[in-house]
Amino acid sequence: MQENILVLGAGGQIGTELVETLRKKYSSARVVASDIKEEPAKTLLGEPFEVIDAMDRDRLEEIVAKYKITQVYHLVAMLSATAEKMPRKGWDLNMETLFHVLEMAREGKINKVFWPSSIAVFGPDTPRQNTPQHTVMNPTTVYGISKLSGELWCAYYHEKYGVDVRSLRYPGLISYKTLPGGGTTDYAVDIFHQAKARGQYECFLAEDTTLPMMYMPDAIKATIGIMEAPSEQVKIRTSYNLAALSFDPRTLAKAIQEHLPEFRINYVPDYRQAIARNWPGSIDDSAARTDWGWKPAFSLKDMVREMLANV
Ligand code: AKB
Repeated sequence: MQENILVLGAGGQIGTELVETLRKKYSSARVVASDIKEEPAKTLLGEPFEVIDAMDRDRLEEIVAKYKITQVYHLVAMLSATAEKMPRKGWDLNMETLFHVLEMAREGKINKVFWPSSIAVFGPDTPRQNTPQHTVMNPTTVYGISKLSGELWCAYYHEKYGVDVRSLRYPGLISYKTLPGGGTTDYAVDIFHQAKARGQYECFLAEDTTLPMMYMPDAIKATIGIMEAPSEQVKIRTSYNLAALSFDPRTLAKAIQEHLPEFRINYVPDYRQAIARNWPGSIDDSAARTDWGWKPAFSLKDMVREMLANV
């Protein structure tokens, strides 16, 4: 069957690289990029491009019908740090847009859905090291609550209505093509830009705050990997743990200093420290490895070398 793909929130950090990869894999005409704003996403991504506010179900239906869309990658979200500042708006955006897509799949208007979850689904009661797939969750942020609720709704739509929805719990994602927006793990991208531009960085997390992270090409590989896996291999329909790297700001700064010996970092933790403190330090992703063959490729050294060469 010929797939026609719609990427919602395509102008964001994951979307820009996902659209590029999907267009290389399928033909460009079959991958429709969309974002709430026309620019800069349209210039960055090219055609086909449509402006979609994912809160607007009618507009979504119109574009799905126009391009005979079969798969939707739903990448619209308010991330952890921003959602703490506007909790109700964050909840509404994260949940309402998911329901639109799940309902369209239930009604048979699309066949397959990708929806991103996050390490934010875990909380202070969760084991911090090698966090298991199935464990105590109890998230404390609005973003984490919305992601955990979303995971449960995905599993519900799968069980009850046979909706083919697939999901990954992304760690912090590191990329040079587009900046992240409003997350707690954003420091791990900002640091490269500041290291190159100014030779120094003021970090909003404490030096020993270890968090799970991943270089974007691995995240894109995992995303397309789970979407292309045979349905019976996708055994977990809440969301899969996914891991590659784990480091703290001090370790990342040292890795950057190997290339830029003059680079200096200082630490001024802000409200995001309280969010990070409740998240895992490392993740057990053995279920993803066993069920559909996930394996990351990039080490910390590889990632740092590529980031410094490209930011
Ligand atoms: C954030 O920091 O909010 C995100 C995430 C871990 O989901 N990068």
